[in-house]
Amino acid sequence: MSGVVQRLGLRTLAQVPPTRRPRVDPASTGVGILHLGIGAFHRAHQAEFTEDAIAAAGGEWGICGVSQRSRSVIDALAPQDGLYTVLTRGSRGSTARVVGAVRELIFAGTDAARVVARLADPAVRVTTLTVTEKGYRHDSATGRLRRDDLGVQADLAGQPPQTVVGQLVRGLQARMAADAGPHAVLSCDNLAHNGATLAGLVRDFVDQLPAEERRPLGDWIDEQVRFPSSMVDRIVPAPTDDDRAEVHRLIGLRDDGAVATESFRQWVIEDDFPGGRPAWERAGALLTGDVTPYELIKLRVLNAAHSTLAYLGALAGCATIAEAIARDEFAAVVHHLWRDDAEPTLAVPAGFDLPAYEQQLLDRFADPALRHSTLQVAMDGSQKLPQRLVSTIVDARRAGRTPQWAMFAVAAWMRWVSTEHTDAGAPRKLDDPLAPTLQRAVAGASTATHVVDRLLAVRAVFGADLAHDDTVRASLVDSLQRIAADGAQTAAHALTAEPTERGIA
Ligand code: CS2
Repeated sequence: MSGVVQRLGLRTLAQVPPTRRPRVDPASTGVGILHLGIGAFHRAHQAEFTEDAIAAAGGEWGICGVSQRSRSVIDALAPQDGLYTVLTRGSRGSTARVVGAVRELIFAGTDAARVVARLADPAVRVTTLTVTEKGYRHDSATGRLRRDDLGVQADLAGQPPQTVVGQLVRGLQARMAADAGPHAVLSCDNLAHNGATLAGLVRDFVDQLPAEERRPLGDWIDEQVRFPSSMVDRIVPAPTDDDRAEVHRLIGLRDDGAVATESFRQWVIEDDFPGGRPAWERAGALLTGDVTPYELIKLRVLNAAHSTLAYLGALAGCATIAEAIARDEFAAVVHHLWRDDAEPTLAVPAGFDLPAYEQQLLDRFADPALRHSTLQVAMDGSQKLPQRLVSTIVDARRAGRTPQWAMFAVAAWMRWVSTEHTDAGAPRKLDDPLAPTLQRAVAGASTATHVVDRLLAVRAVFGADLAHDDTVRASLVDSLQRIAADGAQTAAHALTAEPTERGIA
């Protein structure tokens, strides 16, 4: 035996134990989907659902995956012919499954023209997106495309498109010219009304084009293109060397594209695909007329709790979400956040068991096998807070309530943004596309009141109204003072021990 470790790929696939091989024949699956943002989440979620749908009902729905900013995922997957393993961690150990649905790879950084060409291909009838919140280059308070964004400006000037919206518009323009037929663009990111939001951004971009291009393209998009919404759910931590080593043991081959995840997976999709779609319902997805209630539940319950645990946990020195939820004080904050603040703002679909969903979430958060880092979730807070926590606060205030738990969570974010150290004195790094703005805002702020006022004035996060709400300001100042003085855990303890005695009405 030679000591050379063999790598996963079409040539070596026969060496993988049969039950762990793809459920479709990768070599004979044609491309029907363009996917923008082929990170770990897509590989562990939509790609797996799509392979199951093809296995159940057929169809040429292989995926052409596009990496927007980093070559590394292409470098991992291209030598493996697009194959990679999903390692599912469960209470009874891990299972490995090689997925073969990704059939082509493009690095948009150097090959944007190929992305455009794929969108103009009649065989490609669906584009899906997981580009994270910041990939939309929008102002979350107004929902509009950020015209001050340099990437948007370059794309509007006709450079090979580097922004997601630029790629979509240039691709749809080429599709119109090629008369390649109708198309659906399906956002799979954690934004409220993600389909309508994306449709609005595409329209904003088209509106900036010269008149002779704007009119025909706008009309064609209105007639031929749909932007269904969807809610996606699966916890997928950034893959680690341990995950790759475990995959190596399970499939007998080296796999640089492996991803690890939980066994839970959910996908609710608005059923509006004029050019057809994979039979995702055969893979367990819910196809429905209205995704909104599911989106809002997911954002304001799951993601809101995640962000809350991330900031409180990271401040208190918890490396993972599992460590954070194991602290009674933080679990109690999450409990109140759900019951007192988020739930009254939600319209729960008939048959949806919210208490069971929440119980299941607590178990998912507590899963020690996942090692989901608080820093990963804490990243990009300026892009996440609006739909996770601020929207709950705005709705609650309109209804005359004081959502102190959601405000406590926002105060934890404010602490995270305004301190340079965790409670235990470790340096913290602010990883956020608005970091310069946020750091400028809090520079020299000497009191909690200053910090709160300056951050509340960042409209891209808080909109226009909250800064004028004295109850909101007072509650944030009080919480921020407590977190700064006593640390996140003691502050949470005090708040959860005496929630009614704080005198904030
Ligand atoms: C997390 C999400 O990183 C984050 O901000 O809240 O990625 C979360 O794990 C997924 O939405 C779960 O479906």
